Amino acid sequence: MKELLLVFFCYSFVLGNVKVVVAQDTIKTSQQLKDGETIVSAGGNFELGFFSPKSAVNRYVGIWYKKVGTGTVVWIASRNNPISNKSGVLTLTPQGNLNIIVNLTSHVIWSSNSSALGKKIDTVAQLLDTGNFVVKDVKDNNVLWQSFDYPTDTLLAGMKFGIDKVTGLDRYLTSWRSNDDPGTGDYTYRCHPQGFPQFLITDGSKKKIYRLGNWNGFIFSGFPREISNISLSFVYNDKEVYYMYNIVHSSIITRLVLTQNGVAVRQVWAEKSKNWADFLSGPTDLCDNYGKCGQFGSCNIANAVICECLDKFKPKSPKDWNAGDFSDGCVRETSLDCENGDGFLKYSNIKLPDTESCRSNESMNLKDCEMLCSKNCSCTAYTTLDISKGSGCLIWFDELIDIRQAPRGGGQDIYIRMAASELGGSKGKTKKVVIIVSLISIGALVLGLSLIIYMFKKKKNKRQEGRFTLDTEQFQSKESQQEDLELPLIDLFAIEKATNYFSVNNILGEGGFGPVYKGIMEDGREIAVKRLSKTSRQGTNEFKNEVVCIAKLQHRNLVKLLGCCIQEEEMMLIYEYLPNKGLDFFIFDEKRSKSLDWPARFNIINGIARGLLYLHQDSRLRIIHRDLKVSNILLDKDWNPKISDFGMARIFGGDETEASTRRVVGTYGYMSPEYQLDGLFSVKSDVFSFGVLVLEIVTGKRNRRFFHPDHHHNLLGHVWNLYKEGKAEELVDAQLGYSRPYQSEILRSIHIGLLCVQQDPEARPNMSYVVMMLGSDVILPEPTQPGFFTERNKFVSDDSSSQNISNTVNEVTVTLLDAR
Ligand SMILES: *[C@@H]1O[C@H](CO)[C@@H](O)[C@H](O)[C@H]1NC(C)=O
Ligand SMILES: *[C@@H]1O[C@H](CO)[C@@H](O)[C@H](O)[C@H]1NC(C)=O
Ligand SMILES: *[C@@H]1O[C@H](CO)[C@@H](O)[C@H](O)[C@H]1NC(C)=O
Ligand SMILES: *[C@@H]1O[C@H](CO)[C@@H](O)[C@H](O)[C@H]1NC(C)=O
Ligand SMILES: *[C@@H]1O[C@H](CO)[C@@H](O)[C@H](O)[C@H]1NC(C)=O
Ligand SMILES: CC(=O)N[C@H]1CO[C@H](CO)[C@@H](O)[C@@H]1O
Repeated sequence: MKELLLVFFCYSFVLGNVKVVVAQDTIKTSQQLKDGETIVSAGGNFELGFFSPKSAVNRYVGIWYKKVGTGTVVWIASRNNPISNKSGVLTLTPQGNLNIIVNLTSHVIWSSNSSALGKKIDTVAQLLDTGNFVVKDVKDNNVLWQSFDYPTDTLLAGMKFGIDKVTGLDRYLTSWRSNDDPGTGDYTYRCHPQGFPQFLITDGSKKKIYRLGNWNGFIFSGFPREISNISLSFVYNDKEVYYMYNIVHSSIITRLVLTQNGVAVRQVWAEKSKNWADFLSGPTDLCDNYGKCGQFGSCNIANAVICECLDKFKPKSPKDWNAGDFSDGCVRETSLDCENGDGFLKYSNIKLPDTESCRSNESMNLKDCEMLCSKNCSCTAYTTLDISKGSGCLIWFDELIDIRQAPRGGGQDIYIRMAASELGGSKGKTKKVVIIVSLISIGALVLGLSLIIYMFKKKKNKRQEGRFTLDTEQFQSKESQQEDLELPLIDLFAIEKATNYFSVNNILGEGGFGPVYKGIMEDGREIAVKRLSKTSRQGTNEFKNEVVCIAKLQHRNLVKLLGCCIQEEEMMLIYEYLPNKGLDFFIFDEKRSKSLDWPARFNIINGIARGLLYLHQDSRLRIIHRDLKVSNILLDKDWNPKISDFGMARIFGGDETEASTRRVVGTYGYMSPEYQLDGLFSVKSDVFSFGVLVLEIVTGKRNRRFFHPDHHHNLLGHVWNLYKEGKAEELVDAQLGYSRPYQSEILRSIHIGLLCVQQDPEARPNMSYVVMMLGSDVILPEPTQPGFFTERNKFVSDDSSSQNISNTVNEVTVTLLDAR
């Protein structure tokens, strides 16, 4: 028998007396694996031992890739019980238990509990080349316990993902808490066996976030077929229900991981770039947000307005629906009348709806299926269960939800119950149906008109119980957009208590129009309170502006407004609290910028881009932020960026693409030339500011007050010169110097930054193109000269050209009156 190999890290070869031993992949009874020692699977694919994630000191027992992936961890034994020092030991007890103990005392930190048999048998623990760590009976090779049954956040090839109905074992993925903490996080990706089994990602409150469509014998409905060299299988019988993937040719290395943000990502190892490439992910786009378009709504990512009602259905709450809130979904245009014989209408190329209410039968054909469904008045829809065999029956007993037009051909047909009158076309009924339909549309027109008149009459400032309604007309005269905004009204007393009566100790900073306080509500929620200073008249407008702009916006990269408070001369906005301060706090500080490595910075750049894209075109309003800058980017606990401060933002009406103003507000260094000089603003002026942001994030330097001994250019000019000379890599923040593997991503970001700050607004890309360029390998156009690349400009020569400048703050929003 081989001895347990002790793999000392660097110094193993310095010890002259270490024998050359073949890598050991087993731990035998009563052997110990100390912290610092590892075992390696026979083919060298995986390694097991103690490790610390990233910058943490805590020690965990885990399995990681050995050949590739620079130690990417795939499994952890004791994710919620770390050891704070290196005195941990992994042992295999004579009963067949794997135990982690500390400092050789008998205190057990974690146990595999694999000695269910209770008697002493000869066991061995072995790390297999699949990444599975098994405890088995030496005599008959029976597996007593295996790590594949207790996944953490990673699904490897050959792992069963689902439920063993006999033993009750439920194998599912749970996200890490953070990069430094592999403890059980908020997100779970799990098989839900109710109805017809499906796989769902849920968040901390068990809310459904994403649904992988049901298995249809060929693929998961609506999801494109996976990579060609991976085979998928789905097993569903009395004993078990699970999904598993296997690698067909051992040519690729791949894993499925549930990220800390609740996204399931299929990664493939790219040998060339020595990196994990994200191949597919779910959720992929807005249409993947669970139930985005409500009941009987269908999501189509290719449309300008992504939600639409299925044919023969109409919005349940037209007002909300038109305002971009699709959650109420759709209702039938004609009610069902089961007694008088409903029929079914076919809808094609969709991702099948949530199957929680479903029943299935493998042996029926589609005709029997229709019969079965039509006999039961509560059956709402049916379809073929297994499209690879063209057989089986799947029927729904509830409202249909989470439907999308399937991209890339992953969709299928479904037959939805419909009132007989809606089924045109057959048995010479056509004429009648057309007449009914036109009568209905005239009726709808009349109804619509009276609704408009009604709403017009109702349209008055109102203050309801617990709600604050704001008539935007008073201060949106140019946009002339009449809109009622409803925002939770939070009681002054609750805020006073939360902020310790606006204690100076709670001040987080100075916002656009007054101080910002941290508070803790009675329910434990952390909030940030923006308080309008009583003397600020200008602030009143900004306050209202901010409410109007942000009240109905919801995006993970925008700071979230929770409510407001208007009481006793106080005006306050209440936001979610973000613990990590502004990006400027980190990026421009030599020490703190170390905590932002390149992947973190790239994530921030991407997040800002997505947030801005949402403002410019994905929300139902078109919003120009006008004051995008590093200090207006806040970071949440996972370092995701959130755009804040909408005090200067402007809403654009329908076709409006550019506007001009005599009151130029913004921040030097971020304002585009056409805006600062001529007062012209458009989405392209935001794109300019975004470009400046990108270059500042990459270089760790401010655009404004950039100093270089050789020239008087600002950062843009400096970057432009080096870029032209082909020396762009010299720009990279010294703190990122080690980030060799990311070189191409960094250079690409610089390139995109330069495209955004081009002098000519027309030449700058729009944000959807920016997001695409950041996320793919498309060839980038050559940038032309940036705007404002020398600091010596008559308008920027001196801060004192405007009011309210404080010397202690580096970047303040300024107002240039009569800029033209
Ligand atoms: C190591 O940490 C564990 C808990 O993580 C503790 O029980 C043990 O006493 C520590 N040992 C030493 C030597 O500090
Ligand atoms: C082993 O059993 C103990 C006691 O029942 C339990 O607390 C622990 O969570 C179990 N360990 C695992 C890995 O299931
Ligand atoms: C998949 O397998 C085929 C051989 O069937 C091979 O030519 C191809 O390169 C493989 N694809 C990947 C991504 O490894
Ligand atoms: C499925 O349908 C067939 C034929 O109608 C029937 O004999 C069988 O009992 C059904 N199976 C289940 C599980 O309901
Ligand atoms: C219709 O189906 C539902 C759900 O399976 C069931 O509870 C109900 O009894 C059925 N009704 C009839 C009339 O078969
Ligand atoms: C029983 C045992 O090994 N105890 C050790 C625990 O760790 C301390 C500090 O490393 C040692 O001094 C003890 O000998």
